[in-house]
Amino acid sequence: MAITMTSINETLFEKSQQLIPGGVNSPVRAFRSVGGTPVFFKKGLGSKLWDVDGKEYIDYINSWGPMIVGHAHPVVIKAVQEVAENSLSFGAPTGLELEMAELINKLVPSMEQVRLVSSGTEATMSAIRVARGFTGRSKLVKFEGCYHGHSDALLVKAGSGLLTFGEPDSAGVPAEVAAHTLTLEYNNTQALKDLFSKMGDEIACVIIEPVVGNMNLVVPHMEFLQTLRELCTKHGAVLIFDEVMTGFRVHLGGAQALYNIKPDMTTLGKVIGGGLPVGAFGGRKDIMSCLAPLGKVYQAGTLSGNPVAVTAGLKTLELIQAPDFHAKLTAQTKKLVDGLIEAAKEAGVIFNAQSVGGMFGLYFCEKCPASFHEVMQSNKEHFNKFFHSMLDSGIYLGPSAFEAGFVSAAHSDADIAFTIAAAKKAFALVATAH
Ligand code: HOZ
Repeated sequence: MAITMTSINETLFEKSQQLIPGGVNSPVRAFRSVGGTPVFFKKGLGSKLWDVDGKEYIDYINSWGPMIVGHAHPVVIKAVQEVAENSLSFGAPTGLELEMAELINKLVPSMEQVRLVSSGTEATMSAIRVARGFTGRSKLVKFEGCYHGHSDALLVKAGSGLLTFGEPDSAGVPAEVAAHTLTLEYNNTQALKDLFSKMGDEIACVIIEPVVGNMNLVVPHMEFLQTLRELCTKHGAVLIFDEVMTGFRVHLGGAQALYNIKPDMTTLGKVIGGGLPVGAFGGRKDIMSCLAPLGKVYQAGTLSGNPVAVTAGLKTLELIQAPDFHAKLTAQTKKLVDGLIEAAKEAGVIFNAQSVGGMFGLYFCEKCPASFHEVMQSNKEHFNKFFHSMLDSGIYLGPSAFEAGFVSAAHSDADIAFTIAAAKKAFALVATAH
């Protein structure tokens, strides 16, 4: 009689589903889009992860961006251990927060003043409140497929998990709240001009992922970003760059440095916490002065500026300022992307890929998409086949055709070569599905 062995992973998922909705604490993790059982992890080091059953993976999620120097970097871990000895939280100011604000201001000079929070969601939600308080206007503009966290006003035509499950709008958001959110197509300059000419003076702010990482990777057209900047300035609307993903990852100074466009406000997360929960929002001093206790816009948080989380972020930001850090990260990510394109070509699979800094996108369609509509042209079944074959080979990619991938400084040439060899096998499987 055949004995079926149940893995620790399967047991954990089975039990988790009894107590945690869907067995996960963030929907994309549930593998619903690609099918199968989510992987439960217990250890990470450098570019590698180990699951609860001891299987090794090369990690291309990197906690969705924060682990830019690799998992369990000794410098980060040591600093966190040391600072933890002094207490985990004060709920009062520390010098570490000032150090972080100074560093953010140095690396992202458009952030003249900064406030620290505990997540990207808090950062975007708070930035919008400040923009509305500053302008006295209500309308907020976002772009289809962009994801800015899960606050009510931003769950309209959103990307990431909502796109993964094919429901770009969330239940539970009152129609009256969503009515203030206007959505436009990404990279559609004409639509932008039309909206501003119709109601530019009612728009409080425009929030954008300057490189989108939440509907797979979508790169902006320069003309689109420049027009956006000009229109916001002309109509007195606050331009918010959501750099939660792109901050310190596509360039040391974020996408705003890469494209040389200065937003009025910026939101940050992920890398600035080095893997612990930190977010930040900031920008022009006249706008940020609207915040309590100086102004009438309220925003607060018990764990905001948490000393342990801020220390992990400070050490990570220290490490990424090493000479050539971003040049190397960019080159390594490009090497991966080029190898994958070549492997797909050899297998005769319709595929494309691209990267910006340490972020990459994989598309099972002819050309790299420039909008939500084009992203939807990617063959989801092919992605799913590819994903599972890669997972079997020990390559951990985002479990959805609509998420970007992330490379860290710990990814070696050997890691990239191993990944491309695994991809050859995966593309050969996809080719049989033609
Ligand atoms: N929203 C994240 C990806 N764009 C996923 C977060 C998570 O599951 O950890």
